[in-house]
Amino acid sequence: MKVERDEPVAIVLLNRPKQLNALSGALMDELVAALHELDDDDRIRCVVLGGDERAFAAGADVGELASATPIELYGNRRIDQWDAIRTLRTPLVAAVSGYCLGGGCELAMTCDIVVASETARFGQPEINLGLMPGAGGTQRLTRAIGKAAAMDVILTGRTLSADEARDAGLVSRVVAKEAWLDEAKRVAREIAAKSPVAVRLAKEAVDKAFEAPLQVGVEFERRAFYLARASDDSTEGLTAFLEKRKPQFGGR
Ligand code: CO8
Repeated sequence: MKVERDEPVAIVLLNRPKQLNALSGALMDELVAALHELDDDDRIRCVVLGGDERAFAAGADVGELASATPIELYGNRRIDQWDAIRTLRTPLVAAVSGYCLGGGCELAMTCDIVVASETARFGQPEINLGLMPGAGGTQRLTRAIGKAAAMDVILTGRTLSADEARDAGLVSRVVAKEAWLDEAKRVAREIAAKSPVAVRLAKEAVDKAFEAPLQVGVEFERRAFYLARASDDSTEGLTAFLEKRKPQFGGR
């Protein structure tokens, strides 16, 4: 795995190109540790997570899945690594080029924004292995693209092109194949220039929409709004607007 710091943004790239970035236990351990370290660093305000041009990630490591017993899989808590990524406060932008399958698609869905190259292919092909998604795919894909499309993808194992994924709601931007990483970095820099307090609260509030009934989410949003207004950054943002100048957000 490669971690590059270009403050206030960090870029984390999966680096098992010969295995199409298959997510071995070791790679997931490394990834989660790196993401938590970046999350604890106030100088980093947004993280880009990518693979390489050929693959974001072609899924969990099939060799490891085949050799572990179900009880070992349960005991080594491998799947919990995907959940650990959801607890991060720093926004994550997935930069997806090429294959984004199985656990790879589930990893992209734990990110906050997905930027896709026109070459990207999204899918949950576990059904072809006599399996089913196990790291959130049946839940997050269904919430992202709806029941009919999720059933189609998960039960047939077919993949979605980048345009199909954008039209279905899984991806927010599709870019030319050479721009997959640059566009994600550009989006990350744009987010990193905002108030980090407001960004984190807004991210938490949007996530609530996936987890709570509407009224609970709306109430959460209201409290988060008051909290955002309590920040120095909101005073700076409102004042700068009235004074017709650019705001300087200090993260307080
Ligand atoms: N795991 C391990 N190795 C892989 C994986 C993978 N998921 N995907 C590709 N590779 C390896 C291939 O074995 C091959 O290695 P080698 O050169 O040594 O033979 C190399 O990467 C290149 O792959 P291909 O030669 O197959 O390349 P193609 O361009 O012909 O095909 C595909 C690309 C279509 C992506 C094909 O490789 C493929 O179908 N891969 C498997 C995709 C898949 O089924 N993914 C789902 C895996 S299961 C899963 O993700 C469950 C997650 C649940 C959580 C589990 C927590 C432990």
